[in-house]
Amino acid sequence: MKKTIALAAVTSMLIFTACSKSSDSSDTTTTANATEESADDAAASEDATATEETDNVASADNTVLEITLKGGDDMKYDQTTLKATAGQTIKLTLVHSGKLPKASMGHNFVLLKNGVNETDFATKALAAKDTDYIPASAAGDIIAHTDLVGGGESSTIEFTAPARGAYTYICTFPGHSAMMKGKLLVQ
Ligand SMILES: [Cu+2]
Repeated sequence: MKKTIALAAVTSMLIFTACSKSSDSSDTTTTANATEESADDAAASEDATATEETDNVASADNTVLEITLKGGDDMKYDQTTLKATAGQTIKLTLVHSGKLPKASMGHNFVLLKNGVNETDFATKALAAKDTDYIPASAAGDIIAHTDLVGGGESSTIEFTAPARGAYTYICTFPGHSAMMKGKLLVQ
């Protein structure tokens, strides 16, 4: 029993020493947590809950969501469901994990606005070979898109997650959208 108390005392001393020696962010976090706990003890649970909710919202808005989506020579995306929070910055990298060139097995990621018919859009894209199958006439249908990439290449884009909902993404290389499509679920 005495040993335990002694150990606890030593530990406290160590923590105290560490805190007083440096003022980096991890120590600040520790202090903040301790304060929240004492608030809980003082039966100020409502206030504590409110604080936590505010913190969650703030962190969701500030966090950049990094997504790596792969497409291979098998004409498939490795993920057909992606998730994000409305308003969040999404940094998406499309990686062509295959070996075939862009001309025969090109891939892109095109995120469509709600209500856009993906088949109609893909048909317009067919005629847009000169612009890597991104049809200028339907630019208003697109939330974001990557470049068209071939085997071993990648393309990174940043965009803001749209309002809550389910959004379709496709590859607009001719014949690919039937196989290469998925949903971005925004909450
Ligand atoms: Cu493709």
